[in-house]
Amino acid sequence: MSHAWGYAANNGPDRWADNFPIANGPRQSPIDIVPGQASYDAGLKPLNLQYDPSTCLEILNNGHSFQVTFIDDTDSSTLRDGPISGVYRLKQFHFHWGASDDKGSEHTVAGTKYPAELHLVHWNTKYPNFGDAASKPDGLAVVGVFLKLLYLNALLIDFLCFLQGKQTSFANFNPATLLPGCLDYWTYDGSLTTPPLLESVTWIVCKEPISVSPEQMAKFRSLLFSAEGEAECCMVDNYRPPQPLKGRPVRASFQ
Ligand code: SG5
Ligand code: ZN
Repeated sequence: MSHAWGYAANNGPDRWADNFPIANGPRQSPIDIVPGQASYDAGLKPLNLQYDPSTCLEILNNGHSFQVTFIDDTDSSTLRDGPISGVYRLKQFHFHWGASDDKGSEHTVAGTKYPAELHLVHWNTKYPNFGDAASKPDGLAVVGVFLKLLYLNALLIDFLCFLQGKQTSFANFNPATLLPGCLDYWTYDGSLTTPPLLESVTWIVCKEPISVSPEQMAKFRSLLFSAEGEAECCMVDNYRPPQPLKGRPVRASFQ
């Protein structure tokens, strides 16, 4: 049963509760963010992101999925402040995207879906490692950034070339270059958006999207076709739809 879950009809988000009952838990993610119902909290600090490009360890593309991991044995690449206390270390980042422009993001804003969403995953260093932190209520902090179809994003060019196998080295990649200019955010208590769906994530969703061109979105989607003969497990429409809020407050760092 290990990795039987997926995004198809027979193993997709509607079936996850079969093996992971927490799928119906009290603080599941993603959610629909309704800006008018989020409360401005003047006590929320600005995000303090300090990323050291030399900690970028590897970007793996096996043709149908990828991950970008970081060396996390020191406080070199960290997230502080914002809604969290203490020091959280960057573990990895990844994206979710759709097969077409009208879907792909996990969070939605007043029902609006973006074509993709970037997730930067951090873990709380009050725990010994990522694995331990991932099951604690304050164990993880994920920064979510929407991708909006607009103009070509020069900062994504190298990254997409790499994913397509057209570039072999990816030294010194600074994920801060992927963040929007304005770091205003919404925050709420939630979960991982994939099994095991652990309710350990402080979500920090940036209000401002970053830009991506139609051609760049096509490159994300072409990853699906890069592994010949693999009909299953494609990385497209790899998003979970919004889950019930169940009374949780959503706070905004901005008015
Ligand atoms: C994606 O989202 C990531 C997971 C991540 C979950 O499924 O997968 C990829 O990007 C393809 C490898 O990352 C990994 O599995 C890499 C170790 O899972 C985690 O970060 C916890 C194990 C869920 O993360 S999310 O809630 O931010 N979407
Ligand atoms: Zn994710």
